[in-house]
Amino acid sequence: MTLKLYYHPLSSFCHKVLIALYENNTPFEPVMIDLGNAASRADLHRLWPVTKFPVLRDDAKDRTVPESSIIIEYLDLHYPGPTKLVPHDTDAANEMRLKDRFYDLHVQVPMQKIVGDRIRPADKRDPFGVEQARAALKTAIDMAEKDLAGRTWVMGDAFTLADCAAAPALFYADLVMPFTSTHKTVAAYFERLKARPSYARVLKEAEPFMQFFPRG
Ligand SMILES: N[C@@H](CCC(=O)N[C@@H](CS)C(=O)NCC(=O)O)C(=O)O
Repeated sequence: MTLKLYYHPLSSFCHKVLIALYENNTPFEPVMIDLGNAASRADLHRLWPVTKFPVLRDDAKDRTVPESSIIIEYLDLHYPGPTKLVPHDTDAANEMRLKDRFYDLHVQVPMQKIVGDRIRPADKRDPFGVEQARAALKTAIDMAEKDLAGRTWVMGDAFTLADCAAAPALFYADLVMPFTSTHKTVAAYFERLKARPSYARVLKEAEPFMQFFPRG
């Protein structure tokens, strides 16, 4: 198989890429990384010394592609399918990239801060940083509530890379700071995401691992 995805089934950024792969039924070999296992960690480190997943390896083109958004752009370019994840129109693509950055940087990053703090040693916790992350996450969800009004997907009628970013960002955001009773528009969009077959499949596959998520 030409494509290999180095990933972990609980990782939100990996979910983002899995959605893109499943949207277009793109064949790939999943390679699960266990960062607690030295050999597995070394496999990822060899490919991308930053040692963060997901990383896509394309043997046919001899390309190693890290970073979830870049991976999805790469798939859209080299392995296109029925769902066009990056709009053809360059202006729409520019707007879509802003929304992708929004869900990564302003939803995922504060969410990761809150979750990451839960698995730190007790004497290394950062309550002030977590408080700041909660405020940032609240601002982002408020913004999404306005932005998603009247839209089926982040960009309107078409499902794009930005929805791949939004789905896991909102899933984990809801676990750390539930929004479904306060933000009805985001909640309805999140329901549509969960009903989308590509994301439903990602969630189903993650289920057995969810017991390891630090619920606080
Ligand atoms: N900007 C990166 C972020 C990747 C990232 O933060 N991955 C997390 C998992 S969701 C990770 O590898 N964490 C392991 C670690 O930091 O040790 C992307 O978009 O792919």
